[in-house]
Amino acid sequence: MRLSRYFMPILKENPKEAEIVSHRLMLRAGMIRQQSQGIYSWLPLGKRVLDKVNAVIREEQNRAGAIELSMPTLQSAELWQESGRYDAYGKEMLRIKDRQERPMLYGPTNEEMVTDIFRASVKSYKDLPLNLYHIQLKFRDEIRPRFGTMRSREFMMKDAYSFDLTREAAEHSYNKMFAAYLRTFDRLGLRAIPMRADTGPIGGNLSHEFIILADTGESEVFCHKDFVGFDIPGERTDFDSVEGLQAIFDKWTSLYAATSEMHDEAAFNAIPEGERLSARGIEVGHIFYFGTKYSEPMGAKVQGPDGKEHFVHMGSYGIGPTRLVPAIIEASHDDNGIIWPASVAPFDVVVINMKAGDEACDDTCELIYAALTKAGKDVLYDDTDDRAGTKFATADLIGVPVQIIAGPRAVANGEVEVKDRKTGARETMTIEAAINRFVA
Ligand code: 5CA
Repeated sequence: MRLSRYFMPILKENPKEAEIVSHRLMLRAGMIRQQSQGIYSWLPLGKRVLDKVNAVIREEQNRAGAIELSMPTLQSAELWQESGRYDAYGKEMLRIKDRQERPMLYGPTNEEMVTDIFRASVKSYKDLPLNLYHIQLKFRDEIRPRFGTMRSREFMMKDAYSFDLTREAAEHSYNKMFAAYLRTFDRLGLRAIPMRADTGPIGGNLSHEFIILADTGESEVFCHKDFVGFDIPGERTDFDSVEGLQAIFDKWTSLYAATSEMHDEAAFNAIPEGERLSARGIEVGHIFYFGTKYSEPMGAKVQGPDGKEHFVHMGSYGIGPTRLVPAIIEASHDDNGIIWPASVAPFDVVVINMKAGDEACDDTCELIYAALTKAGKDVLYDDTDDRAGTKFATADLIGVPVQIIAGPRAVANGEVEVKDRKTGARETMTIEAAINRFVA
């Protein structure tokens, strides 16, 4: 992508409305724009990051055996009347009428709709276990939308829904998502700690929130320090192994961890003082087991091996991609801007032409741009005629992990400078070596 032809509306000044660093940096880097309260457009740079976050989520959902589909944002009120949640959900639900005066709503979550899909076609235990997910916009008319896309009214959610014959089988499904979440957040460069959580309007009595520690987090959390060093389940994790996944779950729930709603002061105080961690956190995921709460009122049942009909045991599993993007920034930035982990960086590398219009600089940059693009890298080429200082500031602000800097003096020697955004380390090397670093 040539910066001269891209759309990346950088702000020079700090936006006044932004209270936390991630919101400030997302606005300054031209990633998002507020359209009305708590409703955002994702501008091209932001969209790239969001897509990469979703790609990681999708890979790990698929690895754990979940199957992707796509459900609509608008739902009929009838389904919600069946489950009894239409009245119970309250003011957070945006209610709409169509031209026939039929009550509709903008989905805040999809338990009812997915249960409807399930009951229409699954009739036998032989089709279980089943886990269906989508990545879709939701709407919740939050009282206090704030911090940009961290708590917005329209937001994106990856929501998965599992169906099993028995509670034991449903626990295995729960554990699959539990392990998939540990892997997902780790790949996004985050350390997320599963904590016992309140189930709120989703219901059920087994639930974990995945919390990343950050001073600007909205939740108050209490946990054992050792979580910070726990191993993440590897790529070869066998998601079909009941014992293997139970062992991961048991390990990750063996120590105290709870949000303020579930906090047990006495249990926390039983931890030796030096091992306690009391901090603020951002909830990036939330998983629930709620048994037959929806399958019973909505009549979602299958024939079991005993020939009888059984209401299916369900769970639901949410991750907030539009919250994860600012959460990653909260965890990874410095005074100059964002520092993206490679897995979600909008571009792999930015090529900075220090003297656009200079034949040698132009030729060198074009050569590098073409070679890296051909190698399948996402390359941003700053071919603008901005001052060098502006170019450096922009590159640092948008947080691309590697910068290749081509200035007249180095280029005259057949060289460029390669800068690591995170460490700030700069290295001069031949043009060929700079290319090979990515192509090899
Ligand atoms: N049906 C269940 C799981 S699929 C559910 O709705 N869970 S939830 O309410 O906990 O939301 C799941 C995730 O969505 C949260 O962990 C959070 O990451 C994200 N999320 C929820 N509300 C918002 C919001 N207002 N803005 C941004 N992200 C949100």
